[in-house]
Amino acid sequence: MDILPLCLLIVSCCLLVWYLVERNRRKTRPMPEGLNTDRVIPTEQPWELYHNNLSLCSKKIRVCLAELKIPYKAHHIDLIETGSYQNISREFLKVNPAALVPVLIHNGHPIYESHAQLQYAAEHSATPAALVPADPDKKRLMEYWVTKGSLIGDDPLAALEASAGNTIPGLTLPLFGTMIERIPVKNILEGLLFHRLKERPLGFLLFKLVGAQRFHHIPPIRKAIQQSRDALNIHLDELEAVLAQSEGPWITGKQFTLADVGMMVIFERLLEADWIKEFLTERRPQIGRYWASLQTRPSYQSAIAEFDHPTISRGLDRLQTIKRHYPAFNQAITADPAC
Ligand SMILES: N[C@@H](CCC(=O)N[C@@H](CS)C(=O)NCC(=O)O)C(=O)O
Repeated sequence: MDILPLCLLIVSCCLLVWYLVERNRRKTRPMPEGLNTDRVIPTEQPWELYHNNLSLCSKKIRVCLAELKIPYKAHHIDLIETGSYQNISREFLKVNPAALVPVLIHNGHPIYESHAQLQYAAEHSATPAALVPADPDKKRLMEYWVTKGSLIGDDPLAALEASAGNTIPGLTLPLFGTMIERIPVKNILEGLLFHRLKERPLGFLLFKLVGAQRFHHIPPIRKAIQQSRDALNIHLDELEAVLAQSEGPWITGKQFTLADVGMMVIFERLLEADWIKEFLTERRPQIGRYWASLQTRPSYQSAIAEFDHPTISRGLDRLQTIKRHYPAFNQAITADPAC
């Protein structure tokens, strides 16, 4: 046998063995939401948080912890859009086999799903009434808007009508497209090999190959953006009506609650992904005032503004440049789904 085919065969076998061993070490699976007392994570402090600066759900629990004045040890976990797939590393999979952030740890046990983390942190803080109204009607209203602000399920596009939070991944696609420009392809390939939800790394690879200024030509991407935008318009019209009836300045009235935590991070994402002017029009004066009030909370400064990441600001700059130079890009993402 020639030496070259033999070498190729040996290298291929080694790569296959490496892949199988590594895949076995990086097993991923969905995790039950809420507190998992059967899992123990080594910790140094009563409260610890695995999070990412950009991630919407991470922002939400950071704001909640800041509002409740709960001190915690933070572990920043990179996601592909901020550099690499640290969320599918062997170390992080021991913390969350679902490979998702945020993960809140209390006394060594993880709490999965950010909406469950909000409720848990509020209940276990020194001031359980701080972010939850005592009045049952107001509490119900709060819970309704906490659900509205949640990111539900692995495929957000499947439940756009159920939650304003689910519209956010689709609306963030243009920003993801620019953020991914500087991320090496090899980092994305790691996701294709080991990510539980393969469509996510596949989407990023597509953005990378097609280029941020052209990816709106891909019909499913254009459709996802447009449908997310249309669904969010409906959620915001509902919010406008609720705020008009509330005694303000918050959703349930004078008390800032978990519902406002969820909405703060949604508006923040609209700002950082360059959508804010599209949604905060004169047609929604209540929301305009509401967003201004949200930005005055000390938690907005300490849990959001201070957690900028260079890839986010660079991505936004690049997105705005693309919109200036390629008007067709802007038209495509703001046109009707049928177009
Ligand atoms: N429903 C989950 C959603 C968690 C989620 O999708 N997290 C995103 C960041 S916001 C993530 O970890 N993405 C990493 C990836 O898909 O690779 C929650 O509310 O915690």
